[in-house]
Amino acid sequence: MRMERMMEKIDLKPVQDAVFRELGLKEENDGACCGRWLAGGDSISSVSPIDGRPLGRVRKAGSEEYAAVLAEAREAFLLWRNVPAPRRGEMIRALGDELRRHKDALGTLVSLEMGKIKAEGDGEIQEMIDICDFALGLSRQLYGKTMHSERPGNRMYEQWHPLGIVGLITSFNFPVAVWAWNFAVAAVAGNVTVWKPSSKTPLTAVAVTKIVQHVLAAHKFPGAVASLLVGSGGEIGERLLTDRRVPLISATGSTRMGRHIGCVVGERLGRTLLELGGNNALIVSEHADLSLALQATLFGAVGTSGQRCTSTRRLFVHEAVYDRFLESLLQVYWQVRIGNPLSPHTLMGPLVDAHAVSVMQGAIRRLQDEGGRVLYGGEPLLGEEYPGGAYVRPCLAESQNRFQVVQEETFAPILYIMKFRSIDEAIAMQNDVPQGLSSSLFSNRLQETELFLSALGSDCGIANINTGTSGAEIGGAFGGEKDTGGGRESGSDAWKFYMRRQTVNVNWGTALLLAQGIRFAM
Ligand code: UN1
Repeated sequence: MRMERMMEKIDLKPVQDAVFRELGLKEENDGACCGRWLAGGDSISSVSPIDGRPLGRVRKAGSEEYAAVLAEAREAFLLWRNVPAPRRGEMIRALGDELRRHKDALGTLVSLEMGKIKAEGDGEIQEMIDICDFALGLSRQLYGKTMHSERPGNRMYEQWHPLGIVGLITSFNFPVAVWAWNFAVAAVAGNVTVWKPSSKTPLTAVAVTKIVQHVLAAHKFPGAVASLLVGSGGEIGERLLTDRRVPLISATGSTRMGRHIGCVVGERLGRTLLELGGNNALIVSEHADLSLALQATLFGAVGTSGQRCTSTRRLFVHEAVYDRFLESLLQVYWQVRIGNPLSPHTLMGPLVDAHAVSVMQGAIRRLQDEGGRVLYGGEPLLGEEYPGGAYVRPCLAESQNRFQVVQEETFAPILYIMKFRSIDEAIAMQNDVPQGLSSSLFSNRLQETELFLSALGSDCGIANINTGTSGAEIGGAFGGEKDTGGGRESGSDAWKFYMRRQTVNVNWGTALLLAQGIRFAM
């Protein structure tokens, strides 16, 4: 008997009712907020992928709400930029405390609305809490450098100022954490944000906006420091992209979407911070601890049902350990418990919706057409145990790196497996895709691990040794190269992207001395 047959039936209604009550959600919710909530027009129905039933509705912002929110955001910025950064940090600390209080309910709501398992839903809220702690510290560390001037009597230094209104476009797979690691850093830096969440997960966005509104009000700060615009990409998203009052657009999503955003915002010479597709590889050397590599592969490929931008999509295994590793992998895949993400026994919940299932099926067909071979799974799971049409069995497939489908990111649990003979060959294959987000090598051999981390090694924004491709901590700068978009957000010095750098010269001497020793006098 497969383990997935042990799936528990959980009555979602009482769980949903308790979460809605705690988070102040109703059957019908306003989707625009700038301190006050604005009614908006037609609503989006948010459907749970757990059973395909509607959870509630959110009214979409139209052009009137857009105009009101942007005007208030501008006003809020004029005030917020003048609040000392450590005081802005206090507000973020209070936000972190509120998130701690509601962690369980929010984690459950994330599971209900997008389908990731409860442990990962809670993990997502933990990432929000962690970035609040980080941003609180950061609020006292927005350091600028002091330079030694070539001119006597000249003080030269740089300082950092806020940009203004930051537009946040986020995706369904981390429906609230992406907002948090942008908002917390942008806000302590003195910016205000306007958030357009994914239309697949509007309820989590409304719930989190209610929390941040409560915190802002308690501190007597304007609610438009953290505005919300639920709406369609074609309408609200496009308006944000072309709006000159929005100097920075930070967007998470597909490479296709990012290319469009880059062009439109680039046209007006605005700034973009892009977190786009990944096509992350995990390399298992013959010098690897295979048990570690196995655990990391499973979490990377099956975790979040393969719907992280950091998910492990390609697996390169050295020929000497290939058969052994594959056999163990098949065994653990066989035991993956698929089902209701709220059950503590479940390892893999549904995909976000039935459309994602058909995209996955299409990718598997293309793989087979190109000559790939499915070793395990890939099929949709049907029947009354799997209501709603979004459950699949994760797929293992023998592939070639050059296959077109392997070169693309399919947001689903498909793991393409390939054999290699030398570490140079593995690194070359891992880099030979358009994307460059995350990468890992499992090896206990120094020469290999250092090669992987050298300039000759991984070309990705994240390079890991003996730990998997997904599950990055917020303390590091997060993002990737090439088609992944080049953006960096969350930790390290990613805050600099949310600020404008100003180089300052103060002449405290009595003469006007020119740089480069130029004499320019009558
Ligand atoms: C994403 O999938 O969009 O590294 C972000 C991770 C998470 C972030 C994923 N901390 O897997």
